[in-house]
Parts: sequence; structure tokens; C-alpha cells
Amino acid sequence: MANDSTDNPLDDLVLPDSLDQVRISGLPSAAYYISDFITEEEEQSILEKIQSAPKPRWKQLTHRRLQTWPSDLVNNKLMDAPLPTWLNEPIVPRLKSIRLTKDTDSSDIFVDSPHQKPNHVLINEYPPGVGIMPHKDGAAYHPVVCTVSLSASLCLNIHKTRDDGTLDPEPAWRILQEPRSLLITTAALYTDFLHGIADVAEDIELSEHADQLDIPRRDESF
Ligand SMILES: O=C(O)CCC(=O)C(=O)O
Repeated sequence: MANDSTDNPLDDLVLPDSLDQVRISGLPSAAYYISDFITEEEEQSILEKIQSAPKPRWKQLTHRRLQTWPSDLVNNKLMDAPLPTWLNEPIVPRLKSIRLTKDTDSSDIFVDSPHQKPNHVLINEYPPGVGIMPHKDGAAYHPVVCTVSLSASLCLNIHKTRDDGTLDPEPAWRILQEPRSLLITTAALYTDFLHGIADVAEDIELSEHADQLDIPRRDESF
């Protein structure tokens, strides 16, 4: 039967039984991608919370701004404080509900992390034409990064280091992230490769592997 407006939007969420089903093949170990990880209503609600955060929550960089929750890193350390409810729910329990494999004794992706769940959230705003230089997130973090994209699509570029230690400016891979999707990067992909977002307003010339979206654009203000 067709859905009507009284249906619960959560009923439309189709989450994988396990992360190994959504591993992005062809990438070093490991990246996982789930489209429509949150509903449009949840996306809207998070965007409203971001927009209504007190102005000092925004850290202004030269070309873009970001919020850090619960705090900035100071001397590579994080304030020991919980995430606000709107950042915890519904995302964190949903992340933890997905096991690494279908084995009954399999755990979630945070099994080896000290806090057993995400404890630091960066909300990066990318206006059209503004990205982030290729970099590594470094040893201050446990190597599990979960990114939920809001409002627009973009490409995360993965770069290799050349034999002489310098950055190869040509991305080795580009991961298309649709609005409301979840991307998890972990393990060697976190430690051995750099990631960045090009300063472009539109992502073009994506290969056929980037097949999650047929109109790859980044033309909205978030
Ligand atoms: O927005 C992203 O996905 C990348 C952000 C990032 O690499 C960072 O904030 O260090």
C-alpha cells in the first residue's frame, strides 16, 4: 500500500543489517556509505538547531565557519562533557545499532574506541566554492570518523602521499556524499591517507563508481 502523510517517516529508513554490506569496494580499508541515514525531518531539525546555536558557537575561519561540540580541542584534549541531545539523538544510537558484520557476536564500529561512541562533533559549513585542504585528522582522535551530510552533496577527496613524503595533489579517490547520507572512514584510510574537499561549487566528471547521485552538484549554502 502506498504511504500516506500519516506514516512515520522512520518507516522509510532502510538501514543495512551490517556495515560490511555497505563497505565501499575499491578503497583501502575501510569506508562505509549509507544513503538516507537520516530522514528529511531529522535533517531539518538538526539544521534548525545548528542555525539557532548561539553566535559564539561559530568559529570563523578565513573562508568558512564551523561549530565544535562539546568543545574545541585544547592541547589535543577534549572537554569531558556530553554531546547535546540534538547531536546525540537520533544519530548515535542509530550508528551503534549497526554491527560490523552479521555474526551474532559482532560489535558496532566503536568497539575499540575509549568512549564506545562519538564524543566530538565538528559541524563544518562549506559555502559554494569553499572546501578544506587535504589533511589527516591525526592521533588526537580514535580513527573512526562518521560524517552525516546535511543539505547538499559534496565529494570527499582521498589523497596519497608520494614516496618523497609530499602530498599527491591529484585525488586517488573521490567519495560522493549525498544529503542525509552517512560516511564512515576508519583504519588505514584514516591513518595512511589524506582527505580534503576541493574549492569547487560543482562536482563534475565523477566516475561511474560514484553512482549514488545522478546530478552531482554542490550549489546550496550548507
Ligand atoms: O567535512 C568533512 O567531511 C571533512 C572535515 C574535516 O576533515 C575536518 O574537519 O578536519
